[in-house]
Amino acid sequence: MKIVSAKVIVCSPGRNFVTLKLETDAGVYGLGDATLNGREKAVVAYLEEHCLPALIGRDARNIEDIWHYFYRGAYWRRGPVTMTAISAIDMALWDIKGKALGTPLYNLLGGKSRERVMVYAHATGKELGDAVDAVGKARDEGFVAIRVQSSVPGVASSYGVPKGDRAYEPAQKGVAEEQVWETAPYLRYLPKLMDRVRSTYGFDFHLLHDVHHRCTPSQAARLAKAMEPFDLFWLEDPVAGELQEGLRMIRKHSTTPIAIGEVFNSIYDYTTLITEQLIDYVRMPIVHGGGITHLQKVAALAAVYHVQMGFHGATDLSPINFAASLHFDLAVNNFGVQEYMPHVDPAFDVFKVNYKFERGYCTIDDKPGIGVEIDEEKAKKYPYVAASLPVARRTDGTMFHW
Ligand code: KDG
Ligand code: MG
Repeated sequence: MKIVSAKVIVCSPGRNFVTLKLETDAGVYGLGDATLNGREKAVVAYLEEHCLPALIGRDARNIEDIWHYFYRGAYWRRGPVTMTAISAIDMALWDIKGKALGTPLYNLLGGKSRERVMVYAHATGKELGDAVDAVGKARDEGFVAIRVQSSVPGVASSYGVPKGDRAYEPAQKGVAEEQVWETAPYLRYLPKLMDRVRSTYGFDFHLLHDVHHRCTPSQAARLAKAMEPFDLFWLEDPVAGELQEGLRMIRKHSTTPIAIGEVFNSIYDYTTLITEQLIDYVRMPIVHGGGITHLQKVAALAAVYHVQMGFHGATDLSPINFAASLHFDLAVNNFGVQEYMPHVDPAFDVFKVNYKFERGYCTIDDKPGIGVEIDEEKAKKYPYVAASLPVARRTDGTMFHW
């Protein structure tokens, strides 16, 4: 089954998405997500200039070999751009395999380990009361796992809080917006927020929070310890991802579960963290972490150490990635939770999806392959819009982690 054509489709139905379409001489085609928020065109160029010419003529059935061709075959390997490109190729190949065999992806990954996938909602507020109310709303919608974020009093801009009444979308048109952040007031504020959430609604639901890389190791250790009375499902990205040693300090002081790695892109980012049992959840998504082929290896390593999967699932990952994640979540034994941030309506004008949300869980139907389709004509109605993620500075102007 030879790959006869490969094209990259860039569209912006509400936000930018990059999609790879591979066609075979058997008439079967596959789709893969190649979206890297704010760096979309870099992945497009890497695919078009360096990967796709070498893909034409290869046997689409040999997914493992093709993966290694693009990973080992690139002397300059790893990194988000390269790994996102490989992920897109890999997803499209698994989609082709499923379609060719007439079976959904989860069957190729070992079949269902569960019938539905627990997802967590985003509950966000411009102030403490709003955030607490947002948790109540998510509970009313049936969510059993809820991430809470809110603005921090006295801090100009906080991660995860939308502007106006729009849905949260951090990438903004043009060059990066400069935001102002300070960690000390946040450290004082977060326990108050969590205390209000737990004293209002009790403990019979999973509560999560994303620090978004904004603590030093000792601040993170203090925060994780302060979170213990609130029984978090996880504290996400307490330190910047590249500072792996920072996780040791957190572990010395607290048993609050830690999730990390939405910015990681290879198993080598995780080997120390998993084998030294410094984390509880893997966040690296299929779209940035080398695709299904590579994530299977990460999940297998994680399983040995009782670490669970908790895929990143923000709106800047396309519906193709979300569907692929649900297949994976259904299949692996060591599944923890899946992030769920619904896309805005125009995205569903372009992408026809096969999953649905119901009372705290997502299910996926049994269409072959990944099962999401793209309407290429509709995609043309939504041309690419250059956009960037914000950057953060401290109040004195020092550049900081966003
Ligand atoms: O593009 C950046 C977003 O994907 C990220 O900020 C979202 O941290 C995030 C999350 O946990 O969803
Ligand atoms: Mg995050």
